[in-house]
Amino acid sequence: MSEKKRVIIDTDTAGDDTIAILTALHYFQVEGIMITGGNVQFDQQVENALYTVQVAGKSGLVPVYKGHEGPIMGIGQKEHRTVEDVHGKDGMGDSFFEKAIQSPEKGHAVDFLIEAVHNNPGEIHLIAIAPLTNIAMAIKKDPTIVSKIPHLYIMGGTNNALGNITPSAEYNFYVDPEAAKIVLHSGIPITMVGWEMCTQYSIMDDNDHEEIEALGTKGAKFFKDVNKVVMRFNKTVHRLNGTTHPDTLLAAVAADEKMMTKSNLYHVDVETVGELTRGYSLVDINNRLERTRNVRVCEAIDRDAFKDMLLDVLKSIN
Ligand SMILES: [Ca+2]
Repeated sequence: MSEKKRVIIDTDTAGDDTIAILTALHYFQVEGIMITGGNVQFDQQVENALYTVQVAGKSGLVPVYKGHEGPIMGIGQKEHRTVEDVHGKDGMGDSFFEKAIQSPEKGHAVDFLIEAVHNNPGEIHLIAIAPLTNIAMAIKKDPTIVSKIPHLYIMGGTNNALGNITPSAEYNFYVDPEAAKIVLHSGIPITMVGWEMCTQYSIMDDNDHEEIEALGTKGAKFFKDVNKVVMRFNKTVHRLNGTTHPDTLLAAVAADEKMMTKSNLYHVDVETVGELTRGYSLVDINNRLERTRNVRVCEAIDRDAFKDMLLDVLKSIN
């Protein structure tokens, strides 16, 4: 029996999602991967997840399930905003990798999640690195899963900080704010790592990339390939001097909570109707609304420990 914590990952696999998946595969018993609509074309994301599992040498060992292709308010329509400009046409830095050996499972991600949680009550932690559509729909379909999920780690939102897809919103919350609202108020214990944690603690600059490349492993080469486009994008659009790793940061925090050097329980909500602020995450740090403190918000991270963990993961993949 493995001693590792058991998790299910929900991802819109492109760019940093891949490195987060590699991190999770390294530190957890990953029961399955669910794909939700987000970063790039849906089937490409499925393929990217399958290929990432293959890079980790785990083809056939980790099932990949297709979930909802679009946000709750637009199910059946593929009209949410994808971000090929950030991650490349294939979501993998325009690497156009070969087709993965493994195929996706036949069942729907939401049914997989519900069944896995019921079969293993209190055992399955969730790592959410995408719009929260699948998890919200699972909660709507079967609310009895809520009390059986010990913890949900979310990369999403911001804590009173600049967004990335608009000035007011982070991408995952922006794409499906209705889903984010359902999940945040579900009652599942939540830890949130917002976009501002990513810009403060996860940036890998040119020196870091040289250090990673020097590892000389298959993992290091994969990291370099998938980050090619985002490096250029960040420098020109976000004025950030390096690549950003929000999803990997979240996976790292889930793997080792001590990496979070500061966090607090706050009331967190999401704006669904704002003219300029749809997807904005409200974090009531001064408790002005006097509402339930529903989310543990990560406020500082040990950056050196994060980088060490990232290098350990990439070193291990050969
Ligand atoms: Ca993601």
